[in-house]
Amino acid sequence: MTAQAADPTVFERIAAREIPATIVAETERVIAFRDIAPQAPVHVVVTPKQGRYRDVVELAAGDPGLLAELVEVARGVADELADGQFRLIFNTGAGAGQTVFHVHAHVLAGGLEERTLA
Ligand code: DGP
Repeated sequence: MTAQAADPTVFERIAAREIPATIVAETERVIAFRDIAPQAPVHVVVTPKQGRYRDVVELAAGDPGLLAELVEVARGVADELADGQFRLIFNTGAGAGQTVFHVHAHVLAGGLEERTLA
């Protein structure tokens, strides 16, 4: 099933301004907003405004240009809100912690020096 055929996800509803969020960056196709449950001093979700991609694997196969745009927005967010150094995390699949099945990246920055990947 595609995201377009299903009910819109919470992120598509944020992009449509149906649900409020603290938006920190935006392009024609991509939006970035503060995560509601931050895991780091800077924790921003970057996601396409529309589309049918559930996760980064589908996005990379279906629209690599949009994936590149998403990464570029993430870089800009990290430049603006941190020191340009950041983690970019794509949870992929429920077993990996994905809860919103509309592709998105987590930009995490600040206070991560002591943390390992685990
Ligand atoms: P994931 O677990 O990778 O699917 O990430 C989903 C993230 O989305 C999670 O960190 C919490 C965040 N989130 C869920 N609902 C909302 C919301 O309504 N507003 C905002 N700003 N973030 C949300």
